[in-house]
Amino acid sequence: MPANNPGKENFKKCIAAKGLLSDIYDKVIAGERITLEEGLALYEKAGLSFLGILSDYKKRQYTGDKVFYNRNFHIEPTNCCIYNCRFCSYNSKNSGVSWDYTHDEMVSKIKNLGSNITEIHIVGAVHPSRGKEYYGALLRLIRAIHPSIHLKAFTAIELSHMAKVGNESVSSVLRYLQECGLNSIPGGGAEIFDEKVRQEICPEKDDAATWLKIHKTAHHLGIPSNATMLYGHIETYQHRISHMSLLRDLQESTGGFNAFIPLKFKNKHNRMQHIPETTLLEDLRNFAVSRIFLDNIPHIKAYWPMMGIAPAQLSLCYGVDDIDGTIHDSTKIYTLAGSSEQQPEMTATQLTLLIEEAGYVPVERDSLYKPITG
Ligand code: V47
Repeated sequence: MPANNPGKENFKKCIAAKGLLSDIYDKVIAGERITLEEGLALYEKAGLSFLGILSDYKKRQYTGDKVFYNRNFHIEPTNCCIYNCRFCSYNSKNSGVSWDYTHDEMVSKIKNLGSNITEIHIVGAVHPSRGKEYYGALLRLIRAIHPSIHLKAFTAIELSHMAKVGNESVSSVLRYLQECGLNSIPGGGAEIFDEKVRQEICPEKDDAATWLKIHKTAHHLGIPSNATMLYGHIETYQHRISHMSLLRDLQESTGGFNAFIPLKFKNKHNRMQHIPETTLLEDLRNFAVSRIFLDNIPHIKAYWPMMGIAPAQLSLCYGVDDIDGTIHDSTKIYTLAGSSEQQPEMTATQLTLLIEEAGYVPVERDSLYKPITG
């Protein structure tokens, strides 16, 4: 050990430099909430090592040395979409492939899932004519085969469209789907909440206020959800912080968000392919700032099929405590957008080993983050 061992004060001087960053360090260590300006300063001024240490500190306050994974299966019922978001590589207009599974086809996909699968994640596209009855019947069919599996299904955008098709409120659609077996809703469709950016990248999609209202409604009905942020395209750091601030405010009133999932923009086969993808360092900064800023959302998830296995493993040192699940090669959103993981499937053993190698303790979880033992 060097003669003058750099203690906490010296560390602050060395790494946090001066002024604002040092104050942010003190606030985070003291468990105080940081402001939007401070969040912005982290993006703009903080070094990666500083962000790593502070976000890992924050992560350990929530989950200690645990990192979660689950055994899940993704189904994407259709890619026929009434919208054509500029970043989307998945819909039939951009991908050159089209599918629209019948109930029977979907049942055959989920019929023989291993008994260890605890969650089915269902997200597709905004199909022109399908309403809540179609999706409700699908949930009932799945529920009949897997009575205790957790059904996490339909983004706020899909739910909004079901309400429009049925000329009813989202609340009544959600109550109906709950009766059919819906347990929680995924975080997709949030993109970036700033309206100008939204107009550029997904002009036809519901606005941010609608997305937030649908999640609020779900939370009031006892349906938990996740939240995403699509980053690394034309948005600024200010837009990212404003996005997270809206989520932080909603979480303050409902407490219904389980996890925040930053989604890195992938630029293959879509109408934004001229935009270069973010670097790994930028992705790590983004995870770290998310963990520090979103002090009331318990989990930060790195979705490995989107970002790749090795980057997802590294993100565990930057505030991430959830690495999603086994997936079973059943998702196309990111394979079509050019992800390095062209056959996204990992075994629980592979997930466990990669968490251990990063220095954390793997914990298999259910969809509400309760550990699964035995
Ligand atoms: O909303 C689409 C994103 C989302 C691209 O809740 C793209 O557990 C990057 O929300 N580059 C859907 N991103 C996926 C999603 C999700 C995934 C995993 C887990 C959970 C969860 C939710 O995918 C869309 C959009 O933001 N997306 N195209 C693209 N080219």
